[in-house]
Amino acid sequence: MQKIIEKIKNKQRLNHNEGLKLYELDLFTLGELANNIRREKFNNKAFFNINRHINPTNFCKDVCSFCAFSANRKNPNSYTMNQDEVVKIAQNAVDMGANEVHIVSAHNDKAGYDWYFEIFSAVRGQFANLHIKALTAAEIHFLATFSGKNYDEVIDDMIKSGVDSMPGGGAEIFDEKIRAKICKGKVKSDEWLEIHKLWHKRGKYSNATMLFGHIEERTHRIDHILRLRELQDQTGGFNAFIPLVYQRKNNYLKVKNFLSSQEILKTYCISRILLDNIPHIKAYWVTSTINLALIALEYGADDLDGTIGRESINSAAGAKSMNGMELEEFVSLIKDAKFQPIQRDSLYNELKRY
Ligand code: V47
Repeated sequence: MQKIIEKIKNKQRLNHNEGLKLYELDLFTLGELANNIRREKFNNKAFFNINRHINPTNFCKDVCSFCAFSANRKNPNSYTMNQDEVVKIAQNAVDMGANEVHIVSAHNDKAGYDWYFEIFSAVRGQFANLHIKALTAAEIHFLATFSGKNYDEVIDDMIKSGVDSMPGGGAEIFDEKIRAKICKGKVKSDEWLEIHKLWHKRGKYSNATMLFGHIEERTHRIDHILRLRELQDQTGGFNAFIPLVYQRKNNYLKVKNFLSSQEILKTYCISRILLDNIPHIKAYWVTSTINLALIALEYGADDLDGTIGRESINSAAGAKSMNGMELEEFVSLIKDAKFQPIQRDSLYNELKRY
């Protein structure tokens, strides 16, 4: 273990086995190693943005066993918004000071291909400067399969309709054996990575998530993180890595043991240590809880996502995030945790220091 610690201190890259071994370290030693890297990069800054999550439809042709958002067997209340409804929400967000909308939908084969892009065009038409972060690689794969277009053609349509960056959703866990159990039929791991690669080739940025704390093992998390590191070496297009803690309610996945806070914090630390080429580690307060997200700022994370306005995907599965977070409360919680709140834009340009 001492050799691995020395390698970290000397900024040498760790391999799979070394990354896995880090879980055996006690939390405080691991935390100090990750915190040193985080402080060297960002000192005591804690980034967030004023954003609004919009989920225009929950009707989904796929059934992921961890998902409580999609309207299918367990959730008969399906909805599909029209452009005006989405523009109205975006207007409300802009009025509240948001500079980003994060638009993610289910895989709706009834709404049709054009419905997705007409929504982006409508938002772009009204708000020239609002950053549109939209379409996960899972949605892009669905739209390509559904329409017969290839990924590049779908990306052309994204750019034409005003999408600025891609969110990191749909990555789940890259190991295909685990994927077969939790999201069979959805985008495969190689396809997820290929789509992000094509997007980065256009000079665009995206994020990457990892859903953990369900039926995966530690080794699968390390594999996931290292596959992202490999792609990032080629493209440099990922802004942030976001470990998403599995939420347990209203879904089909039978999980016996839920993660301890210690295991969650260790995963943030290991992400920070292994991902020497992805700038930001996001503690998405929605899935970690705000309390643990604030602690995670001392365990490798430097970003908390944002105020989000309204959240449907994880709140459907039990997260306390339905109504987002008030800006004043967010800022004061970050200050109380002794970090400096930095309001950023979607590409991490600093907008305001509190
Ligand atoms: O892809 C679904 C996850 C993701 C559950 O890019 C669940 O900045 C936990 O990707 N428990 C969507 N997670 C959210 C997402 C995201 C969030 C914040 C910021 C960004 C970004 C991206 O939510 C899905 C899936 O992996 N999810 N169900 C659940 N039960």
